[in-house]
Amino acid sequence: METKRIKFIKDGFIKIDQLITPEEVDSLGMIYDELLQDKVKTAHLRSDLAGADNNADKKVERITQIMRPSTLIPEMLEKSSYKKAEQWAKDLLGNDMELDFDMMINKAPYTNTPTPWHQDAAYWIAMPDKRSASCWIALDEVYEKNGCMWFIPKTTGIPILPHKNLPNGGALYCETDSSQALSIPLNPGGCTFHDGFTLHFSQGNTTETQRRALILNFRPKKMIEFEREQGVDHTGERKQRN
Ligand SMILES: O=C(O)CCC(=O)C(=O)O
Repeated sequence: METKRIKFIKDGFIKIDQLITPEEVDSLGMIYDELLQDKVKTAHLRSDLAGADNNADKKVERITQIMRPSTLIPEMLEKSSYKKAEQWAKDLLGNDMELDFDMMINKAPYTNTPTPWHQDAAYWIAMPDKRSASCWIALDEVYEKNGCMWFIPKTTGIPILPHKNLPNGGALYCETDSSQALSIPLNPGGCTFHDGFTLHFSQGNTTETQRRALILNFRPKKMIEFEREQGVDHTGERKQRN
């Protein structure tokens, strides 16, 4: 554990070969598929990180993001994945770490759309306490060709680089030198943890199956309160902040 903590602080990410059992992968997978298919129930939490397709006849989602799935299926919060990931977050960054939000990101078969290089902190409001850990749990085997995560090990405390939006409400992205980037393949049930300032990316899915990831984000309890006071609840709905 201590080795992982030191590595997380130094590189900005770590890999855990098996966070959860195959049984839990199956049970989360069933919930995941149900939500992916239910476009009505998830409409207010759902978007395509590739950007909306202007062609109304062509409604294939390429990178489906569903924010806060546990607000629709509260039993998710009781799963051992949530409990184990929270314990890891506490071990990595301190006992005041709590779940801020969960999200699903799926890359549909043959959609070949990368998630561009970015830092998660670019999505968030500025917070006095910048500790955060995102646990990216693979529900399928992930590798370069279906969109496993890539990270650039951080050498010093890097600031937030300038980010732009992909057109039509798509993901944020930034320019970076990715020559030192490492890909992290995982078996189902494996995960990575990354810090909010760590640069990351994934290639498009060029395979015939889905690439399902469940992501749990942890930050200090006081910072979650700070966000909520400012109307930030990660539901994806735009709120007037000032
Ligand atoms: O799943 C992906 O392709 C990207 C995930 C991501 O950017 C994140 O978890 O912060």
